[in-house]
Amino acid sequence: MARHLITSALPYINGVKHLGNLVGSMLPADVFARYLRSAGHEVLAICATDEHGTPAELAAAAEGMSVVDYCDRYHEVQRSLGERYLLSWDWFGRTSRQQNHEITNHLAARLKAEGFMEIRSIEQVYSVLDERFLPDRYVIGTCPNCAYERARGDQCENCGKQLDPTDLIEARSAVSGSSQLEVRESRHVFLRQAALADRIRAWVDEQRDWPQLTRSIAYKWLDEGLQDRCITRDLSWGVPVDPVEFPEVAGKVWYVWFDAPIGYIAATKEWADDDPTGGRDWQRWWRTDLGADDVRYTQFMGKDNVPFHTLSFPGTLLGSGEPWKLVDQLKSFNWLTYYGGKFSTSQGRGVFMDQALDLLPADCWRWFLMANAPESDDADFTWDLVAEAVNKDLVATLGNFLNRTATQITRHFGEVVPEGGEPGAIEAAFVARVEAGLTNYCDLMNRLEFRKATAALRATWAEGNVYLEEREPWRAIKVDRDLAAMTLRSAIGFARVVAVASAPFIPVAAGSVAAIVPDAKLEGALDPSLATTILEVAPGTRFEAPGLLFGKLEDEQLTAWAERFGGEG
Ligand code: B3M
Ligand code: ZN
Repeated sequence: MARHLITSALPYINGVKHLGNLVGSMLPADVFARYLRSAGHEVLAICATDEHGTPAELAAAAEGMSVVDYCDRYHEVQRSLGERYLLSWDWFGRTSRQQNHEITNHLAARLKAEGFMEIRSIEQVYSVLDERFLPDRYVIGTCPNCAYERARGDQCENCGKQLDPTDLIEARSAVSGSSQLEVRESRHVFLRQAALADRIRAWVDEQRDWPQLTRSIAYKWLDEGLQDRCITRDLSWGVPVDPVEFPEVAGKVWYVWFDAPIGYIAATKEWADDDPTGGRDWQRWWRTDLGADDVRYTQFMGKDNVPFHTLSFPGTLLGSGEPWKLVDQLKSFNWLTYYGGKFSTSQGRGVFMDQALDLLPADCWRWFLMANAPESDDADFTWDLVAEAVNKDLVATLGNFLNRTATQITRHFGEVVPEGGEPGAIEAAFVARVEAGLTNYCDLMNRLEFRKATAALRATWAEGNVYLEEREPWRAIKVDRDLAAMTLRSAIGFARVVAVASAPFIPVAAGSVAAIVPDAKLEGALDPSLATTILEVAPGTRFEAPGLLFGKLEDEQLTAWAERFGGEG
């Protein structure tokens, strides 16, 4: 069995993330990690805060804090929010930690030794009014590729092209708006991506099972020709370049997009370093010469991050000349929009991770977001869709089945699993339908098709209600107590199976359902054949009703939320 390494794009440190950020990387990564663990695989799930670059510096300044204090605070904010959303990372690291400094400088030295680093003098944008060099994304202007007027100096949001600030037409400072910009000369390290292009392409050609969205983005940039990239910056906040290896640029820092993906590796080392027994081996996950050859590595990210993960980061690793583990499967997401527009941190538009938990429990958000994940296309957040996910799926389908089952059992049999009766043809057919449903569900999960997987799971939940309607235990109890007992016992068996299958999406509810009649052998056993355990619940064991798992959302509630969050369009 393969071991699974899972990384989620590293959220920028600056502020609380919105639900679009959550569903575009961290949440699906967690759902997949939980799914694989439920199926008995060894999994290492890694995430971290991406702390360098000017966004952090400016956000810190805006809050009147030092950048170090700011990052300390927001790392903790994001870590604890992740915990509240039940994101089951094995480690949530920080790109500002020593491990990342070390590995970033190690890889830089390797790239230099392999001949892929070059010192060049470049002209750089200096803002006279701001009294500083402006990093790429803080120079805005018109995109030379598509003429979009608010293109940033690192990448055009409109056409996706990676840019250098001096490419922009009519450039101005995003810090002050000043167009009093000067171009000053400064020495920098360039990564010779053009010289790496053939190797990167050969590797991309081998990635036959990448999804279409990922492949098309990678080839688009390969076909345009990879440019050499300036990967140092005139900033004080970042990973300092090693002055011995690169004396010409001593005092500068590595570009945030150079060190951030290396943060996946470094965070794994943080995880290993954190174990006082020394029992964790990070290289076993990252070095194919040191045991990582049987690792299957899956990355999750928004589509704007794809060029960095299909081209730049693999280029760094391939160019090092060392046997690093490269990504196998790369799942990228389109945008979640808010009533047709963008979620906007600056305009406070949309719902943010902290606010959302004041409205509904994590399970509801996890289910709603994954059921509406922007997979094949952008997806639009509306409160009606939230209501549908909660009221139809969780309350009327899953919740209703569990309530009916629990009510009948406690009313007629007390707090024990009902005894008596033998399963018949109806049960055999029920088990077969559930098995078919789980087969479909597992296939889709293995293929990372989350939206379709939620549909398959929802259809499987519905089988529980179909079964109850077929057997009508509330009617049977009056004429054939054994039949009612057997039906309700099978219903418990089904609830247990459903709990295992649903846990990746709704871990809290699944946990309470699984606790009704615990069975250790179901742990780590997610597989379609689990359906056969529906008929294996031991009669006479203690049964504890799970209580109300999901509350129905009322219209007034939704209207109030729509007003509060600007959901009118
Ligand atoms: N922080 C961008 C983002 O949050 C960036 C991802 C880094 S992944 C190494 O969209
Ligand atoms: Zn453009």
